[in-house]
Amino acid sequence: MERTLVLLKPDAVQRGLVGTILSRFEAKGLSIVGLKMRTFDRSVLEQHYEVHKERPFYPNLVDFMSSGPVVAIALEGKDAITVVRTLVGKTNAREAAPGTIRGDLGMSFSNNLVHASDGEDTAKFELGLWFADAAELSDWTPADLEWRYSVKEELA
Ligand code: FUP
Repeated sequence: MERTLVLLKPDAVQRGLVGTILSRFEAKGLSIVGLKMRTFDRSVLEQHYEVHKERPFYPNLVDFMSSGPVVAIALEGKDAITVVRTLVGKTNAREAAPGTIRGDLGMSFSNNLVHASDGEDTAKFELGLWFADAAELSDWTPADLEWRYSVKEELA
């Protein structure tokens, strides 16, 4: 099992799409192991987007992400990082494929509804940043786990 960090950005909250987006992750078969909503300090966003620090869009990005409530979610599942990135779609929502969250629900490059960790190291760093207190993450096993994954398929 793998864990990944998802952020529902201020545009997702303002547009009333939190439930819609969350339900798509749940319907896929990913488990929510952490969930919280608040307007986060710039310092968290600055650390989160540290990799983009020298890019021209960085100040606007930090302004946008700290402008209102964000929903931080930790998701768990097999290959969760890749599965979630595929569900989310291309960065520019206008180019994102139909069927993806950005492709179905967005029209913007910067207001693209969702952030998702893009690799193992990033997921580890971002989960530690957004869920620094391990008590905010729940270890639990879905009752239907054996129906979400086929043991036979995994052993094939
Ligand atoms: P993604 O991994 O798809 O979330 O995208 P990136 O990490 O490359 O970029 C982070 C965010 O910066 C994007 F969601 C949108 C924003 N961005 C811009 O506004 N302009 C750019 O040229 C690149 C990214």
